[in-house]
Amino acid sequence: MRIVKSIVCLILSLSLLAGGAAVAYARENSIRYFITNNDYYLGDADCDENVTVSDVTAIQQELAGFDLPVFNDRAANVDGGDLDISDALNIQRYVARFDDQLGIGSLIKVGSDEYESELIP
Ligand SMILES: [Ca+2]
Ligand SMILES: [Ca+2]
Repeated sequence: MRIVKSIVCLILSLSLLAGGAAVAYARENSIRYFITNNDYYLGDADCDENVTVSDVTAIQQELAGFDLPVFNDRAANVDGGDLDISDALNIQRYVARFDDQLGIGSLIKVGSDEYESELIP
């Protein structure tokens, strides 16, 4: 089983180089997946390339200990520090079109050479 997980992890890592295929694969197969070193939109916790109320829900579920298939903790943590309910509230304010001074919805470029993924059993 460990070898299978390692192979899947390797495939997902390589898939990141080709785009969002890894995220799609993780969703289709209910594999818990964190993007740890890839470009992302600030606030896009559920990795669908949009910042919506679904990201607020994803953060709330993550904080409640749900086993989400896809979650980007970097994208979710919009105000720094720890991931907490204030991140969800800030995204809610952004979705409601309140003033945003955190850059929510902005594309965050992490780097082009270092792609890394982590598969959580
Ligand atoms: Ca999203
Ligand atoms: Ca935070």
